[in-house]
Amino acid sequence: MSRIVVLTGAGISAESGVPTFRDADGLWEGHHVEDVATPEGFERDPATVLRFYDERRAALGAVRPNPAHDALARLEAAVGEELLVVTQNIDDLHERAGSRQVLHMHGELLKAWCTSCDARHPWTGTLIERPACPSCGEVALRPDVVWFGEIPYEMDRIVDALGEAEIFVSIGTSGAVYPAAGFVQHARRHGARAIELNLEPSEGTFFFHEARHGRAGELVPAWVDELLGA
Ligand code: BV8
Ligand code: ZN
Repeated sequence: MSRIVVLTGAGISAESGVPTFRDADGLWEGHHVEDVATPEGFERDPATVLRFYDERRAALGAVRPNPAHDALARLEAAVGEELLVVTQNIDDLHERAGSRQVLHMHGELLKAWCTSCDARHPWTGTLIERPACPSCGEVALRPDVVWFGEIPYEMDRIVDALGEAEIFVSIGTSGAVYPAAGFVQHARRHGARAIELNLEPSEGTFFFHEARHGRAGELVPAWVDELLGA
């Protein structure tokens, strides 16, 4: 029973040094979204797309969870299954901070997906050299991430959790990408209290009962302390 559903976006990893998508030096800098985060872009120029994700996968080694990730892990340690973290991020910082109930609705950088046999493999190396799938041997591996136009993972579980939630908290997301940007409305329709913790008002800020603006590294630990009555 997910009493508390937390949605995270690129902003929660910003203080760990992972670039966000829409800031000035954002991830899409130098790339058009349609070239590196769509199936058509991959079809057109697989090498550019594979290199884009290889670079991001390699960069994960140099970043660490920040106090916002740590606070969510602390909250899970306190309330267990009552907390569900749904993340739009494809990094593994929530897991490295100790969170265990994390749904990666847009996939994971550290996994490769075989489009021939549908197997998913933990992947820390590169894909640019088009390695064979460890299961079927076909040269059909791609990053296990959800591109624009593709269906996000775990939508049934997420919609169920949003329907049960008493509290919905959105952290570090611009509210620009659907269906994640619509979760606040779904949660509110089912009676949840909606809180936004973000550097600045998101595109959906008016859907929230409460919005706190500032850095996640400060706002999230403070909110968790409040919730746990510290
Ligand atoms: C789908 C993985 C159907 C890859 C990503 C027209 C209108 C409406 C919708 C659409 C439309 N045309 C197409 C669509 C659908 C489309 C969409 O929404 N397009 C947008 C651009 C309009 N969506 C899709 O295609 C999705 N699929 O709809 O399928 C469907 C729907 C429902 C059910 C079944 C089927 C798939 C979208 C997934 C794309 N993949 N990522 C990768 O990572 O490379 S999206 C990617 O961009 C991220 O995952 C994330 O979702 C998004 C970026 O958003 P944020 O995470 O919010 O990051 P951003 O930089 O934008 O914002 C950061 C925020 O943090 C800012 O607000 C900033 O102020 C704040 N911040 C910064 N620093 C800090 C901070 N906050 C706190 N502390 C800090 N230190
Ligand atoms: Zn395979």
